[in-house]
Amino acid sequence: MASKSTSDSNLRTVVLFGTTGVGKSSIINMLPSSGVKEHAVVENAAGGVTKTCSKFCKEVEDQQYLVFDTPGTGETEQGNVPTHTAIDLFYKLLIAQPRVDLVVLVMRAGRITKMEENNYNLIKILCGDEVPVALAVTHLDDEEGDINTWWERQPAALKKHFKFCEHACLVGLLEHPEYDASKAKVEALLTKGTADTGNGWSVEKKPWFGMFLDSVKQLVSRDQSKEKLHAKLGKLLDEYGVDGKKAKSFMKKLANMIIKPNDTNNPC
Ligand SMILES: Nc1nc2c(ncn2[C@@H]2O[C@H](COP(=O)(O)OP(=O)(O)O)[C@@H](O)[C@H]2O)c(=O)[nH]1
Ligand SMILES: [Mg+2]
Repeated sequence: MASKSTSDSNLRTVVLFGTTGVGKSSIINMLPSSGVKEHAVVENAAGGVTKTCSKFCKEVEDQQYLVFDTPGTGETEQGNVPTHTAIDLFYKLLIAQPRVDLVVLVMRAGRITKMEENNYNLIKILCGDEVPVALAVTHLDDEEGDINTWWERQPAALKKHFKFCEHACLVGLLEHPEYDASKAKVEALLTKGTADTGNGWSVEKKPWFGMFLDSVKQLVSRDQSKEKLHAKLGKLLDEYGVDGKKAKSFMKKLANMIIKPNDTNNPC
């Protein structure tokens, strides 16, 4: 759930979220900076990866934006930022903002997996239906035909689950001929996606969510079967006072995301 923000600032807040390597930081770098130009760390051969939430001041058509880059989900326990840590950082970022106007879910074309669905579900669990969610699809460099219709051309079963206020189909590679057009599309995504948000939204603090993630962190570091882990997490949610129906749906939607991705039973 989220409630209307009482923020009197005209500064709009946009948060990017998605799996590691989909192109979140590259999208941030497409947007014109207001003030000092800073670059988001883009993953490279040397292993550059976004490890914390970073804030960037951007400006599009005289509108100022605070745009947040976040660590990606999908990394294992041994990775730079394990998934439960990425979720924890995302949640803390959302609740710390006086207003959130738009969450942009970034996906990579051709690699839409269970993880992308989990990311979408997580945004909905944390923000409720109030905060608008936009889609940015990257890695459309080799797409034949009109890249702008990529999302419309996806199977109905895939699109059924996701409800986006806006979407943009992009190429985030600097040297690619589609790069300039993609920049314009990212700007339009922010402008249109935040056009009707008023003062934005305050994301509700869920007292059980932080404790749940702390417990997950302890549990996943031990070698446990998925069933055992599910049972323990279910019990925890019960102890935290999350009602049965909500806990069940929460477990179904989120637990796969934080269980070790190399677990063979994990559909991610
Ligand atoms: N081919 C291709 N590479 C991209 C595209 N967007 C980003 N990349 C590359 O994908 C890698 C991961 O990008 P990055 O922005 O760091 O992803 P993040 O982990 O989501 O922040 C980098 O090497 C980028 O240069 C794209 O549209 N096409
Ligand atoms: Mg990054």
